[in-house]
Amino acid sequence: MVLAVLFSAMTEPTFVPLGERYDPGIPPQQAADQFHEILRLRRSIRAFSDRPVSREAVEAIVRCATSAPSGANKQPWRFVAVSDAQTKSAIRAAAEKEERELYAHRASEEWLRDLAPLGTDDVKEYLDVAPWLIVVFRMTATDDGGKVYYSDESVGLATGMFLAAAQMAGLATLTHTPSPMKFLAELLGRPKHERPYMLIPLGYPAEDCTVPLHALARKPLNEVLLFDPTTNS
Ligand code: IYR
Repeated sequence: MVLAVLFSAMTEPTFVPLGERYDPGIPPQQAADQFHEILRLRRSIRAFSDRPVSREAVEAIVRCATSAPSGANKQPWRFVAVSDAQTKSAIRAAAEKEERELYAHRASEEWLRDLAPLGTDDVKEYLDVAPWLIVVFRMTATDDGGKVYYSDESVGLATGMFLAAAQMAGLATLTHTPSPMKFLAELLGRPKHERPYMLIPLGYPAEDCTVPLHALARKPLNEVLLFDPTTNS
């Protein structure tokens, strides 16, 4: 009886052949190197041009992001794309209010010291200037009230793929997390089961865009990659 109830809601899996598969036609190391030649040029920028970016470009980039894996394939993300000047300006005002608090009171001495080489402050002009603000929301439940799994990891993966896709598209991004970000849900009229995850300005860099030297350094591979660390060879 109990089993019958348990199984009644189960869907039998259906399997299909793997089918079409991407083959770069060159050895994996070479293909990854080519990808790296593009990815290594990605920078978080804070000076955007107001040069327009088409809605179709946003759609194509978000389509890439949604190819990410997710817990039980629940795809617990929502991308809200804002181009309206008034809405961007409202987001800027609310974000700057939080950032002023952060820089003046909330951030620890150590945090401020870690941020110092980036030269960031509470003025976020790019929130007005970038043609698009993409607000990524993490869903805490499906739209019909069902459970989601590993939503943090899933949305993180989709966001990473968004950044990579924007880079492939020749556009620049910033991963901006004004904290707390609740105001984004309110300003954008999102329901309770959508939590702001990241605010990503998307566009072209300003002509005179500079980036902090500090952010260019990448840890050497031997620091981030260990091969078989428990074997002797
Ligand atoms: N959100 C603030 C502070 C900030 C925090 C981290 I961690 C950064 O890597 C960069 C900035 C701001 O955007 O200025």
